[in-house]
Amino acid sequence: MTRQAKIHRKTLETDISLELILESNEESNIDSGIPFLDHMLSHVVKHGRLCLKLKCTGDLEIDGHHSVEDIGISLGEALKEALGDRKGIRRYGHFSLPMEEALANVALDLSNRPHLVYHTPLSTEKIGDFDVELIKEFFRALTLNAGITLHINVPYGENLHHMAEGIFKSFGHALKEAVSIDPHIKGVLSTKGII
Ligand SMILES: [Mn+2]
Repeated sequence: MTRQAKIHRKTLETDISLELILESNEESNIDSGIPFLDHMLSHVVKHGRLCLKLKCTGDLEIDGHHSVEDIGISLGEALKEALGDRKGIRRYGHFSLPMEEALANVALDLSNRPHLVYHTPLSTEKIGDFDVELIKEFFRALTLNAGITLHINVPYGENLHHMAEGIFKSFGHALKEAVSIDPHIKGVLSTKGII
């Protein structure tokens, strides 16, 4: 069964059309309006084996904040819908990804309990004209709307691009593991019987 979702979300700040397919090698098409975010999302889909079709028209004349946050919300909503009842999924995923001098550790639980832990040396710098602090905003919005417990740790690194890219790639790998189906799991992986 193909696990997928389509979201259309329009506000006075952004207009987003998004289609997500889990465990898919179908070609993605990502146009967030922000080239750096496109680059980061392309790593998530490649390493997460996802298909993402995204078109965002946002108020970039202000800055990237609304677009980045709203794409996080929409991607989170799509992930939640695509996961459905979460039966048979491995639920947990973790990955430690080296990117030259930087290390990005991501651990996640598709728990339906939103919680973001974000410990990185990244703060208010810019990569090109991209505000690095928006990376946290993106994952906060995604976590909240997808129902994920997500821990992102970058214990060390120097180059901003490497640290950012490491986070997104590592997230892709951890997500791929967590959404994958384990045929030995009957129902949901919880003693509560629901996640
Ligand atoms: Mn790069």
